[in-house]
Order: sequence, then structure tokens, then C-alpha cells
Amino acid sequence: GPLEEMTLPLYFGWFLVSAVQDNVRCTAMDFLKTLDTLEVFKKHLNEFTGKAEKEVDLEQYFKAKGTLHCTTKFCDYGKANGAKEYAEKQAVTDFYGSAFELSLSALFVTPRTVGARVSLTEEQLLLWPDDAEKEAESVVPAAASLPLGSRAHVTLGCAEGVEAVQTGFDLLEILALQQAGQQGEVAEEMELGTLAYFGEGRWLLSLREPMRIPAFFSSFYG
Ligand code: ACK
Repeated sequence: GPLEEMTLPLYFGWFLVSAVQDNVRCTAMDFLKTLDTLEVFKKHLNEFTGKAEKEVDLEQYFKAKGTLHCTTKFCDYGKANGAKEYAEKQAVTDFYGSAFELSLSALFVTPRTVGARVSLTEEQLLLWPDDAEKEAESVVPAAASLPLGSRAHVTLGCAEGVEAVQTGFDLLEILALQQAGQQGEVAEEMELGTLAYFGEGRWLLSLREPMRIPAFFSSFYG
């Protein structure tokens, strides 16, 4: 019945504690503010606007998408493949409500999304679905050959009309290029780290110091 179906959440994931959400948002905003002033970024601006515009305000371009989190399993209230199996996994029930420290190792920007890459520990990988990367194969063909956890991210913002699910695809695309031997063109040494360009409006800032962020493993019902 409908009540039973409601017992599964929209998704499981790590939720950044609210006190640090602003920290992460500010860091991302500062990065965007700097990025859109860089000559190397302006050179590729048409990949964002589709026109030969001279400027784009990236802080306006991307819209925030609710509470900051790293999705482990999108369950869609039980309608998604493997939702029930995931919810019943030993690690999921054991760790539900537990505190973790997430390592945000990079920021990335594409014409569609801005996000943070999350580098998962062995323990955190116990909560990662085996098929999370494979599920992205129809969008990013090389995704299935990437290591488990490659898709882990925090969505920081999406362009108008873009859904948050896109952020993980954008990250996988960049990682697939890296795996294929493309390290990106080093564009700029920034205070936060090294900025590399991967073509088609894709930028990756590898953080010199990963951000270590407290987060709780839980679920979201909406
Ligand atoms: O930024 P995200 O990881 O992308 O967090 C949101 C969250 O679930 C609520 O929408 C993610 N999401 C949406 N659809 C999917 C999907 N088909 N597969 C994986 N994650 C998804 C979205």
C-alpha cells in the first residue's frame, strides 16, 4: 500500500552539518567569483553562454539546490532499482545516524553544474552502492570502468533548468577524461589549488588542502 512505499526515502546520503554548510558555500562562491575574472576562463566563456558575451556572473548563473549533502543511494521512495536492498544493507542500518568526516578534494564547474568531489575512505565505501557508477553508463559511457566512489560529490549549484543528478555525471565525465590520460590543461595556480581545463567548459580545481567536513549518514524524505 502507499504507506509501505513511503517507508523508503527519496535518497540516503551524508548530510553536511549546518554549521559548516555556509563555509563550503562561501568557499565555492569565492572560487566562482575568482574564476569568472580569470582571462583563461573568459577565453572559453562562449561555452557557458553560447554567445560571444564578455562576462558572466557565475554566482547568479548557478542556483543553490537545498541542503548540502553527498548522495549515496537515490531511492525515489522505493521506485529506484535496488532501493530496498540498499536500505536493508548491514552497513546502512549499522551506520544510520552516525557522524563521518567527508573529504572534499576538488571543486568542479561545467556549463551545467558546480560541485565538490568527495574522496571516500574505505569505511565510507561500505555505504556506497556497487552499481552507482555503472548506473551512469548511459550518460557517461566510461563511468563503469571508474573506481567505486568516483561519482561521490556535493552539488553546490545548477544552471537554470538543470537537475542536481547532473552534477555526478559532470564529475564522472571529468574523471573519465583523466583516466584516459588527459590531465587537463593547467590553467592557473590559485590560492586554493591548481585549476585545470578539460574542454567544453569543464574546469577542475584540485584543492591543495582537502576540506574536511563533518557529516551525518542519514536519509531525506522531502
Ligand atoms: O546532487 P545530488 O546527488 O543529485 O542530490 C540530489 C538528490 O538525489 C535529490 O534529488 C540525486 N539524484 C536525483 N536523481 C538521481 C538518480 N537517478 N541517480 C542518482 N542520484 C540522483 C540528486
